[in-house]
Amino acid sequence: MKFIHFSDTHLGFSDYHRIDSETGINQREQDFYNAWQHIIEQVLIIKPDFVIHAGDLFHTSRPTNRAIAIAFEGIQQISDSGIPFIIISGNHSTPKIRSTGSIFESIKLLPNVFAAYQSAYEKFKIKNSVIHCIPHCSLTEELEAAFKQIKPDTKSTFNILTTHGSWAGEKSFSMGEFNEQHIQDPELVMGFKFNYIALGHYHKHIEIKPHIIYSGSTERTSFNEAGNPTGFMFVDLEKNKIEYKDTPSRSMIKTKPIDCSSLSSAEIYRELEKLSTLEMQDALVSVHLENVQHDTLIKLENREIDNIFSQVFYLNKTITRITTTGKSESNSINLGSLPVEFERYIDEIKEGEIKKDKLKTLGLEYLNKEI
Ligand SMILES: [Mn+2]
Repeated sequence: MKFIHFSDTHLGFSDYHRIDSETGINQREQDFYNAWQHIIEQVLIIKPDFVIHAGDLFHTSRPTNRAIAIAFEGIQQISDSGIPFIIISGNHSTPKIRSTGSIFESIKLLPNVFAAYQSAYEKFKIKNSVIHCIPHCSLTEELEAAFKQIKPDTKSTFNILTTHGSWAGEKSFSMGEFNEQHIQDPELVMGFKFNYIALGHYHKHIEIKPHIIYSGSTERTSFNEAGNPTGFMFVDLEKNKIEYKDTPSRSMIKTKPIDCSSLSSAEIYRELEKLSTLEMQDALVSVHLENVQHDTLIKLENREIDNIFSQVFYLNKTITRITTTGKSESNSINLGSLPVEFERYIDEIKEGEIKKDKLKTLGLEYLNKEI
């Protein structure tokens, strides 16, 4: 019994204002579609007995027509080749209001597609396996009721569970999202060992136990996920083979913070040049400048820094400074923000024309006020 487990494809996610020259759509959105299509191709090559998608097919519960079309195209290819496709809804693809209806109502109309999306337990039997499904539940009571309904099928050779949420244990597998659900280890509660538990939600591939696995996401939705691999699980229960397969995605690199407390702007540029590598070609890159002196910050130029990393797809800069009172600030500063531009402007004005210090204090007070 061979199957593929993948998750968190977040179709429809988009970010940054870059357009794919071939398709004319947002490049990050296209990256997520490419990751999805790559896995569909792998499914058609590997020809497993079934496929499990453990939630967050779409980034939102009301996906765009394009995201829907791309999802359908992929699922239909699997469906047409006669491979059963089991899918549960995750927190991102579950509508907050039930009356909205669900896109899964349409998806499940395709032959060989089995979707669990109604905040309730469902099970599907495929050959000698039973796949117990617990989708994202809107209420904690629904989640508890769903887990209580699981009855292992002793007549089937394999009992597999798939669910979407943060696994409760020594470590937290939280994504820090307000509506995520917390999953108590059902094996401890039931006193029964599943052959495999296919988890979705946590975007990093993690093996909790050899048979309890987060496949992780297929692309990365934020710099918190820099360094995470992207891929899917290939499982052969007869041969006791459980493998993680890497899949291509846009590289995301978070560099080590630079302590700028004793550096001038020219020295900061030099340090940044050392970090800039060819490996960063078309990557999402995040650099962090720590403890920048106040006077240095005013001299730092966005354009200079962007030029140092001209090979990257997107450069994220987080900058913290030492304030005039000598404390380091925890909030990140945007070099192009109005307060920084204002300070730059005031500093350029000749002394004597106006009371610079007073104007600066007053101006910054207004600009930093939350409106
Ligand atoms: Mn997710």
